[in-house]
Amino acid sequence: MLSDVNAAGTSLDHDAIIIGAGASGISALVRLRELGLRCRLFETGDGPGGAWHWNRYPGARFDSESYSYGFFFSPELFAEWEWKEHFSGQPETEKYFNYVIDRFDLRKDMQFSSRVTAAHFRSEENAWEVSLASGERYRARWLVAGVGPLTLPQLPRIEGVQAFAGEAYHTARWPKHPVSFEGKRVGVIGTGASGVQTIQEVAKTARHLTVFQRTANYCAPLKNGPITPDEQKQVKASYEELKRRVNSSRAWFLHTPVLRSVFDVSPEDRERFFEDRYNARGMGIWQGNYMDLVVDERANALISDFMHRKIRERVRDPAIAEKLIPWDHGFGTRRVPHETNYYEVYNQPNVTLVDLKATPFKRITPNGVETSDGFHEMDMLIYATGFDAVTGAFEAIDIEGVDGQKLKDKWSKGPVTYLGLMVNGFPNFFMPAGPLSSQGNIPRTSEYHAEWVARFVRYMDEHGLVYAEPKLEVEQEFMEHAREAQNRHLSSRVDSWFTGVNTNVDGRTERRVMQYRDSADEYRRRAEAGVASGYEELIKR
Ligand code: NA7
Repeated sequence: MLSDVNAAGTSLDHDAIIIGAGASGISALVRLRELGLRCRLFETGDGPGGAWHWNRYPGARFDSESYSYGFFFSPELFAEWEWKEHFSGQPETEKYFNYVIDRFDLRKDMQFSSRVTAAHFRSEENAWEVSLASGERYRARWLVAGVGPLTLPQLPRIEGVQAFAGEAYHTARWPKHPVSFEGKRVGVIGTGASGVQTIQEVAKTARHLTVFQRTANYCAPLKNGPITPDEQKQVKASYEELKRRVNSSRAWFLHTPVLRSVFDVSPEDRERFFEDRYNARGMGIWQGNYMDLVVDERANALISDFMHRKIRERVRDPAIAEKLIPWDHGFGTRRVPHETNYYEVYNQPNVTLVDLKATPFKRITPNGVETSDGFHEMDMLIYATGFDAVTGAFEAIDIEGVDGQKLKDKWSKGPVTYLGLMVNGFPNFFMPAGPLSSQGNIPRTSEYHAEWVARFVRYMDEHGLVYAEPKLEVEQEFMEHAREAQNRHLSSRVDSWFTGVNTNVDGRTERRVMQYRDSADEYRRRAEAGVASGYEELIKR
């Protein structure tokens, strides 16, 4: 048990306040409670799950293997919970989150339907004052913002977007009540990971589905399926092995790049390997492919060409296939949506693809969508138009550090962090899975962060310290490293949420350093070097 961190005589309400009941917030709560800290977690939604609470659109599911995504902090939990599918759907995942918080009696420290609006550092107390939308205020030594990188939904900037009189939904604000597409003319705007999953489902029952695509993405088969009793046994027996595999992979997934150049193998072997990865379960075609595919244009052209051929094989009408081929970027340089019969949807008579590059939006009217070449009458519109990604959820809170500095101002040209976890000028503040932290499988990254933070808080307590922030030069050095790593990757030359470009958010036309692109190994090496030095990279008192 930690000694009472409030022994200094302050009257703080809690030792730690955590924002967000997604994977990262829950991991932080578990670890900080283990230290004996008095914690309070605030969550906007009325239940746990974060992304899996809000993204309840039809077809929403993991594309990391379920057993690599769930929490690893408890072998007992891993042994008890039976995932039904290799890639769990949203309803089962939401149940899992509820099971976890009940199983570990976390609910008593969680406050739902409680949106945090502001967090101000009070230097006189070395503490954070956190305000909720309700007007309640609480103070705590430590603040952990597990607000997630894909949290704040964005509507498209199209004239009349509020004018539509039919049913309208954003994928990330899908209602809890059932939504039927039967007999309806449905329009889906957006073909990112959420759009692709939605489209596959809506196409099954809609009278007519019109897909509005601005940028085509490379989509690859998910190969989901039920976990058989035999597989279940194997999964249960492989807890340590799974942990070892994800922790030794490049981005905390079960898949990791092959440490060979695609040019080291014969064209026949290369083709066989691509084919094998394409037909295998999960994201191996992207995350488990030759290491140079995402950094070398010539190598990337080979896998991009393979994917082009796959799209042409699967889509009957060659003109539609050409529209579905991403000609403006290479494979794996944007998020790869994983799909089940996505391309085959375009062979159905009830589905139309509108290429917005050729025929852009003009406006939305009460009864449909007008593009440059005509009017599409609609009963329902679905916005799968993504998020103000990576920084949006942080900037939606008025976060103020020392000397009245706002986080939003510090990040006006893009996020600036140390390890994606801490920020100079914002003491005692942690961001599990924050901007520029180790990218990939978020529960794994944030579980590592939760452990890191807990170890650090224990260290602070043991040394009687109450204030910590990264040194400015250390933060600058980390940013240089992150920039250099991002620039090595072809994705740095492409507009997407990976590079912070968003046409629906003001001032976001320039690419930024948004994600940590070096390996999880390199990331941990850096994070652990700090620990080993007695946290020399931090200002502490
Ligand atoms: P994404 O990946 O950001 O996709 C958003 C989609 O919406 C994408 O196809 C966009 O086209 C499209 N979009 C956005 N704004 C517009 C406008 N104004 N007009 C037309 N089309 C538009 O969000 P998702 O929710 O699919 O996925 C986010 C992540 O969540 C995903 O990567 C997973 O990790 C989970 P664009 O590509 O910008 O041309």
